[in-house]
Amino acid sequence: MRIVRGRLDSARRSGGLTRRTGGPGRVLAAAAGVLALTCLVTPQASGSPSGRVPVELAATPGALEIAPQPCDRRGQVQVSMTNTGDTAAFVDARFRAPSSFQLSRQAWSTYLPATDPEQTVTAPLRIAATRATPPGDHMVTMRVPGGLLRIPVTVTAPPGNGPDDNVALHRQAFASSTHHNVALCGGVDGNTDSDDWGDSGTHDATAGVFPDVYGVVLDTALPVGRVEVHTLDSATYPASEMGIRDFDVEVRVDGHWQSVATVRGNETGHISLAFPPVVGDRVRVVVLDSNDHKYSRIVELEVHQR
Ligand SMILES: [Ca+2]
Ligand SMILES: [Ca+2]
Repeated sequence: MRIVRGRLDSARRSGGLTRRTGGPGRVLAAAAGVLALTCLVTPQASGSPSGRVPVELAATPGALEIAPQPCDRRGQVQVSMTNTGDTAAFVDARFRAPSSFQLSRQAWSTYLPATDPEQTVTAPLRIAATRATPPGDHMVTMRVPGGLLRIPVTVTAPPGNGPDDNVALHRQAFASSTHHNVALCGGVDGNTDSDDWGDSGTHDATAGVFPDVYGVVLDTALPVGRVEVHTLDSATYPASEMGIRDFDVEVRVDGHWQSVATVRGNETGHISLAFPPVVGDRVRVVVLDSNDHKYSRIVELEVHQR
């Protein structure tokens, strides 16, 4: 857990962490993992005689560490606003990041009721960094008229493409369809634990209809000689009842999909498939049936050179 303090910016800022902005703008002593500040916001609309309302901005967690890859799911933040005054307001927030970042939203407009106890309104913000992002400390900002919350983002070196690396880790996943209850990137997030299925697994959206495809785009064409497929296999949901049963593994070689492994009648959770290496830039699993004949559940897809 990290304790993070935020900084308050405004045109009238004169320096220091807790300077006022002509009103009760102040950085809150941050609770563990939460970044927060209060500021006087000029809302889009409110009944306030002064035209401004006190609002607390917050981000949880208050700092992130991500790799510069599109499917690194550690870049997820809950941003929030709390009206601490006695006049309801509509407030617009805008998000900014370095040009090599990708944000799931650029703006957020919300109604902030004035209630006792105060009511916090939250929204998800997903932050990703492309491979062009240099390692180091970066900043994503949440700006409202009257305040600015800075969310520190540390970008690590990109994951490797060496012979001992999982070259699918955090790379861009793709699928024929993805159920709304799961995340496309859950199958390449590095977590193979079926007990974390709801957060870290993925499956299709076409119940009872096959084939389903799940795959990953590699950074570049690489030798591919081993694939590890983890399908759902927990005490509650054993692979023999819920896992994928019949599937092919294919590598895209010079633009053409080439089958490298075929599995039929599987009832285990972890299937390790080694084969003579082929050089390709994408790898996919084509599922023909699952043991419940409904969904193609994949907890993790790993790709190795050997
Ligand atoms: Ca996973
Ligand atoms: Ca399906």
